[in-house]
Amino acid sequence: TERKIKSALISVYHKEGLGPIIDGLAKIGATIYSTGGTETFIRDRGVEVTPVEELTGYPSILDGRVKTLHPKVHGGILARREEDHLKQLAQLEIPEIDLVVVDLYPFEETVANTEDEDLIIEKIDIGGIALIRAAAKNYRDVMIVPSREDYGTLQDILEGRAGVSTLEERRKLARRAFAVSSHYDTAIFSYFNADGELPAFKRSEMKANPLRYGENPHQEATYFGRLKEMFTKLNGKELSFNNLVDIDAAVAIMREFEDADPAFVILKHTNACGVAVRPTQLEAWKQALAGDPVSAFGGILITNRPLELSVAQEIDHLFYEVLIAPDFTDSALELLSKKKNRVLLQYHHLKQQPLSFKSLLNGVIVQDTDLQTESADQFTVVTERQPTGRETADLVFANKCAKHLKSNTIALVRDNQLVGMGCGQTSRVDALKQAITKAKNFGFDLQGAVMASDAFFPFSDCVEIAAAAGITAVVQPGGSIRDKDSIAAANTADVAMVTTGVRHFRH
Ligand code: 93A
Repeated sequence: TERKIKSALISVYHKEGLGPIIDGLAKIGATIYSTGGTETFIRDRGVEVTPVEELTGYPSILDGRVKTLHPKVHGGILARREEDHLKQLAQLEIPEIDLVVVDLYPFEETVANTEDEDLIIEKIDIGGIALIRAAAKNYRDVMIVPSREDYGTLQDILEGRAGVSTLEERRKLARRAFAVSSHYDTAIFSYFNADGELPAFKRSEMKANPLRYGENPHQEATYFGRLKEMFTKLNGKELSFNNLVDIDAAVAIMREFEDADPAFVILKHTNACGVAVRPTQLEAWKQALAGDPVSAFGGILITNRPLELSVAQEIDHLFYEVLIAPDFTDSALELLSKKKNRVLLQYHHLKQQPLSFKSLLNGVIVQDTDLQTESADQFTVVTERQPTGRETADLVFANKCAKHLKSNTIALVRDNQLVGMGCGQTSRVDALKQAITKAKNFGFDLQGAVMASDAFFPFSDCVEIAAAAGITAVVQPGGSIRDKDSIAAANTADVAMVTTGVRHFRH
């Protein structure tokens, strides 16, 4: 399992520190192959070197983009030192390469120093990475030195043992090689994924954070992830399992209103019980709270604008668990921080992973996250009456709310305010009745309000009940074999109905 270095391919970007390696290789009489700049460096040092072009019979082409990507190079690295492979090498006149020394194009440094994408792209090393991977794969016979940082290891082997390495040493270097190549590719990925659009679930980065307990005190729980990329905690106690679940739901619904006027959402057990969009943050807060002031107790609050002092003064009266905002004015933060337990989170972005996971039946289900949102131009009017402009805006709003409420759900909206909702019901009629009851309890007149349903109406009953309560417009996915019944009921009551074609179950 010991191998002596008889030949080496050297291709390094930074030449510092290479001198002693070259001298060491010369001393043990190794044949050296090398690329452009590295070859010049070696020759200038007075050591004999074969240009890689001489080995491949090809010039370096495309401004150096293709230098070492050739079977005469990779064959000599990847061949097992066994009869069959060695015979092929001999037939094709490919020399064995026992050592590969690479220092990659400085991709990260280039990204740090320029925004010129042309320059950055040129620093994506292809050939160097291929050399590293090939030599590391064949570590049983070949030694890889994947970066300048590993010169010391090589020097010890050259000077201490005249170039003889053990299998264990080569395997350790192979591990280093894959650390270098995976780090390098991660840096390239991060550059291309600067907007965070693609998930970057990297196990090494998924830090395990033990929680005090799970959904209930007798359940153990751990959070794996990178919460700090999304939030900075400015105040408050340790986040609990239920906090995390609710914060996730808060992010999902606020994403729908992020670019709107000032918005506030109040959630309990992942369901929104107050939602309002208003010209001022203070009004948005008051109208969100008015939607269900009882449920708001102990709730999760989220807004899309830096939290203002006037709003902080109002919120301060309420008992809440978590308050999330893109920022806090100094005075608002100072006031709210006086209550040490209340969690204040500053969010940096509201992006969601495109994949969602759920454990069930001793396994896991993975699905695309429901990131689809319908705008008014995706509505199909199916009734005689068209919704008015105000109704249409409220239908879009209500449809967004319904999407984030547990099925079966009904959301009732009037003037960009959630005025009633029923959710988590086993029948849609129950959800509607709950929504109407809540709305009335909190003093809303439903005349002119609109209704959204997460899924289609199997019967005409919901539309009939809604119309009787004063609702004048309805949005639903459509697609029931009895759509006609609901549409007829709407026409009878002069209710406008639109369908979206998109169901938004949430379980
Ligand atoms: O442009 S490349 O991706 N194409 C190649 O075929 C190739 N082979 C080695 N870059 C390539 N290299 C890289 O060139 C090495 O990783 C090293 O960073 C650099 C050394 O070039 P020179 O010896 O000409 O200074």
